[in-house]
Amino acid sequence: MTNLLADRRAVTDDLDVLVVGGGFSGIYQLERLRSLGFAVKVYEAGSDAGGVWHWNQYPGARVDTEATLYQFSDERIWREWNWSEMYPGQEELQAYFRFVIDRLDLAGDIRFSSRVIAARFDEETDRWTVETRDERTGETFLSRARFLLPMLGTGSKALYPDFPGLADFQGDSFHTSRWPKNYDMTGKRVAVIGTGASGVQVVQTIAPDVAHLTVFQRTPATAIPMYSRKLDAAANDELRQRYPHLFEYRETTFAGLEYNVIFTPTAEVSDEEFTATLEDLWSKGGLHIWLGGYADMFFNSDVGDRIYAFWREKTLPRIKDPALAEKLVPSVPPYPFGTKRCPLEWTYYDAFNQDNVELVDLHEAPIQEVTRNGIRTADGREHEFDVIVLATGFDSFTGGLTDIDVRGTGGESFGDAFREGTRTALGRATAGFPNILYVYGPQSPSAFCNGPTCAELEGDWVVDCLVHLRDNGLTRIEATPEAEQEWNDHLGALAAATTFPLANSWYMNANVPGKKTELLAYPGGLPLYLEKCRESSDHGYAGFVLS
Ligand code: N01
Repeated sequence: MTNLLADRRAVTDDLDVLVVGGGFSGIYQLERLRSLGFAVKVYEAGSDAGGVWHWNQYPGARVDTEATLYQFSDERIWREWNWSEMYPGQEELQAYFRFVIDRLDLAGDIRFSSRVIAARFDEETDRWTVETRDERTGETFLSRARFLLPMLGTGSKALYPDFPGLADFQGDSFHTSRWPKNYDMTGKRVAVIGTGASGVQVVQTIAPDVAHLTVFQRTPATAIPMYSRKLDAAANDELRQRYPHLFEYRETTFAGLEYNVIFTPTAEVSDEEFTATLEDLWSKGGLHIWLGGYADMFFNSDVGDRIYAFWREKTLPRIKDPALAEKLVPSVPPYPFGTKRCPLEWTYYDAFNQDNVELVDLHEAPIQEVTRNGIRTADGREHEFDVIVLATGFDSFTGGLTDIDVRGTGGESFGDAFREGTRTALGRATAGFPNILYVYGPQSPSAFCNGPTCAELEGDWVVDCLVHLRDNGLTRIEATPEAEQEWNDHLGALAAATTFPLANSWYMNANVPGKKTELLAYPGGLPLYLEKCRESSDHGYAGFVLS
C-alpha cells in the first residue's frame, strides 16, 4: 500500500478543496466555492470539458431530459446561451460546458487529463494527500487538500463484459463511453451489445450507414419517443422568461424536472381517464410517461403492466416481422414498466425493418466467445464483424469511488467499506472517510434526479457545510456509523415498498458482477431527500461529527 503521507515529492497544488470530476457537479462546486474565497481546483481525467458529455462521443449521443432544466441556473449563463433544440446532442452539450468555463473564467482552476488515483488522510493535519496521474505523460504528482469532493456522476466507470476472447478480436472494439473521436462506421459490419439508453441511440443512428448491424439483446428496452424540436432565437427568448420559475419549481418535483409524477392513486382513476392521461403524456414525448406519470407504477407492478400494455400497443405496429416484434416488444412484460430506465428513441424500432439490421436474442443464443473475426453464439453460429460496440453500461454508483485507491482512517478502501453493501449517511459521506463529501453519489437521488438539478441543490448543502466549518474554525467532518445505519434502514424500507427490486437493473447495482444487489438511487423523491438533508444541517449537521 502506497505511503503517500511519507512521500517527499513537492506538492503541485495545496488547496482547501480538491474536486474530482468536471461535470455539472464539479463545475458547480468550483464556481461557488471559488466565489466564496476557497482555494479550489477541479481535476478531470478527460482532456476536455463536459464530464460524461466529453466521454460519450458515440453517434447519436443526446441528452434525454429537456434543455430547459438540463443546464446551470446561473443567469450569467442562461441569459446568453441559446439551445438549438430541446434535446441537444453531445457536441452541443460539450460546447455548452466550454462556454460556461469561458464565461465564468474557470479554466485556470481546472486540470484536464488529470486522473486522481490515490488519496491518504493525515489525522494530524486533517488533510488529504492526493496522487494524480497526468494522462498525457503517465507521470504522477501529489496535491494536498482539506476536503476531497468526488463528483464522479453515475457514468464515469465503464462496465466491460468478460466474454472470452474479447482481447484477441482482430477488428475494432470499444465501449460507448470510450468512442474513438470521429470514428467512421460507414460500410462496416457492426455488432452492438446492449440495448439500454446508449445502445438504443447508437443503433438508430448508425443503422442507415453500416453494411450490416447485429444487435445483441439480453433484455428488451421499453424505449419511448423523444420528439425533440428545434429552438430558434424567439423560442430561446420565450424559454428565458420561464427559467426563473422553473429553477424554483424543480425542487418541488420527484425528479428535479419541470414536471412532476402524478400522485393520484390509479385505483381512483377510471380506465378512460387512465388511458387519456397516458395518451397526453405520450404525445409530450421524452420521459413524461415515466417521471411525469402515475407514481403508482413504482409501487404496484399491475400498474406498471397496464402502462406496458399501452406502450406495447403504440410500439408494436412499427415492427413488420411478427417474430422480431415479439422479441423487441414481448407480449409478457420482461419487468414492470418503469423499473428499468426508458431509453428515448426516434427510429430505433423502425431500424429493425431494414434488411441490414438483425437481432440476436441472447436468451436463445448466449454469447459463447469472441473469436478473432467476430462473435460465436451458443447456437454454433459465428457472426463476423469489423467492429464490436460494447453498449454494456456502467459500474454506476460506486465504480468511480472504488477505482481510486482511497484509504480511510482505518486503512480500508471504498471497496472494503462497501463489500457487504454500500453505506453512507444521506448519500453524502461514509464513516471512516473524513472530509470526503459526495454529490450525486450512492444512496442520493442521483439516477432518479435530473443531473444539473441535483448537482446544484445537493451541491449547495456541501458548500454551506464547508462555509459552516470554516466560519467555526473546524477542520474535519465525518459521518457517524449510526447515521449510516439510519439512512440504510430508511432507504431499505423505501426500496422494499417499490417495484425496483423486481428488475435486474443498474439502479439495483445488479449489472455489476461481485457487487451487492441493492437499490442505490434514493427512491423517496427529491423533496423528501432535500428535507432530510435540511433536517441534518438545521440540527448542527446531525449524523456527522464536526471537529
Ligand atoms: O447502460 P445500461 P447504458 N452481455 O446499463 C446489456 C444514462 N444514459 O449505457 O438489461 C449482454 O442501461 C444490458 O442488458 P440487461 C441513463 O441514465 C443517458 O445504455 O442488463 N448484454 C443492457 O441492455 C442510462 O440508464 C443518456 O439484461 C449485456 C445494456 O447492456 C444509463 O446512462 C444516454 C451485458 C446496458 O444498459 C446507462 O445507460 C445514454 C453482457 N455481459 C445513457 N452486460 C442520455 O441522457 C450488459 N449488457 C441520452
